[in-house]
Amino acid sequence: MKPRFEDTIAAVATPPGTGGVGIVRVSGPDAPAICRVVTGACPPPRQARFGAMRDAAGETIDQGITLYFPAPHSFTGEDVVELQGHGGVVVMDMLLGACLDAGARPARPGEFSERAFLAGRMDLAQAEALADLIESASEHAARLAMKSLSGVFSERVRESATALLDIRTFVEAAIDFPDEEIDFLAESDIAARIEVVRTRLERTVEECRRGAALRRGLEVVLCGAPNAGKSSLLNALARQSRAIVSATAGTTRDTVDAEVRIGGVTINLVDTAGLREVADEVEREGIRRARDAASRADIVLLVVEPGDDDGAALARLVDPLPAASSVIVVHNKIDLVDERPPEGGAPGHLWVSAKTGAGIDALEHALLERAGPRAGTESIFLARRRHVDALERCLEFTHAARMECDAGYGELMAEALRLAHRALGEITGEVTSDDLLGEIFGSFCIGK
Ligand SMILES: Nc1nc2c(ncn2[C@@H]2O[C@H](COP(=O)(O)OP(=O)(O)OP(=O)(O)O)[C@@H](O)[C@H]2O)c(=O)[nH]1
Ligand SMILES: [Mg+2]
Repeated sequence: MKPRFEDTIAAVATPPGTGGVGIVRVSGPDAPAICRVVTGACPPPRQARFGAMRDAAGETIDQGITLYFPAPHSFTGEDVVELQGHGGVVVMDMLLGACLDAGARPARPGEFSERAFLAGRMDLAQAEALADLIESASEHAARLAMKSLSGVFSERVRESATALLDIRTFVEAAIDFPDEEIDFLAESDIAARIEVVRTRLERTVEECRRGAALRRGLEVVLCGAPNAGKSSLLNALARQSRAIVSATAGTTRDTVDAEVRIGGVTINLVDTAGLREVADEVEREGIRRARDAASRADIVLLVVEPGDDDGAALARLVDPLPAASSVIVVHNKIDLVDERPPEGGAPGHLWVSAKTGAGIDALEHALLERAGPRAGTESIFLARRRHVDALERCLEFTHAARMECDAGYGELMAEALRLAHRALGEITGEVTSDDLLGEIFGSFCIGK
């Protein structure tokens, strides 16, 4: 088989700093030849060989173990050589230098993973999971990353993709034979089949949202009318005075961030300018930023004062508002009134006082409930924003397909289904642009 890449790349695969062992990884068609130049011989496949490692002048740099993994049974699918020396910054640098002198070029960040992906050794979601595994900040996150790396998440996405493909095949066949006696689309159970896929996708999106929050922390944005007590609430949750509080409406202009940890989950709280129609230029910009933050949030806390109309009017000001499931209406200042929550509470509504701290525990609990690790976390995926976006787009297109199906527009339905199918392909990397690949692998570290 002809190698996909002509050039051979090399990088230090172990973290910078000192350690017992440091590894230089070399991948590409010249890896065995480079190994022979640096160590005098290339060991038999997958067998450790001990010996000296030398620079271009023949001076011994270090001595250690060499391993050779011939294509295609290696991480990248190419010929790979690993030089294991002593883990010191200077030694590793010299060893890498020797490999470069022998004909390798320095690897770009993530280039080993990128080659593994292009060689079909893993799909895109798995490559990302690998980066997440290495970077995971908690044991929990690591376990979830490992799950994605082993392909469970990709498998789930592919199941939906296959189901969509089946539907597409059927629909396109029906369009190709318009003269058929039977009206395929009307008689078939296409609408029901689309709904089955949608239900499954919705569950996956939900599991990904939780996972995405675990991976990078949950983004919680406080929105509401001026003076509702958003800044006070941020301070109460952060247990420190981060944002300025005053009785003057329109105090907060810029967004204010505070990072808090609740039950092992990192939560980025964002306080925003009070939403109202009339405002000076600075405040208008503040409101624009507030809306912007709300549209990107995992959870919006819609802060309302006693007597407000449950935030319905406000909700119109925050546009586009994220999915209904991620909004919590927080009735603040309950210390001022006798307003009692309805018997048994109301879903999506909480009653608190930023001043006395009443109800703050329940609010924290509600945030965790929507994000954190809890019983049944086995079913969540440590997904990335990119995956959630693609899944959501797929859901939109399948919804459109459903509408066209009901309206009897076969061609339009076929197109919507094609776009839905494509969105899923972006997750595993079956359809990707070079730009996207560059962006994804560029965020990896060198040597990976
Ligand atoms: N009694 C009482 N007063 C509160 C409570 N929360 C906030 N306040 C008061 O309400 C006023 C406004 O509070 P802020 O936290 O500045 O309100 P905000 O929503 O950030 O206001 P803007 O930044 O202007 O949009 C201040 O005088 C606070 O002391 C509460 O739970 N109870
Ligand atoms: Mg404020």
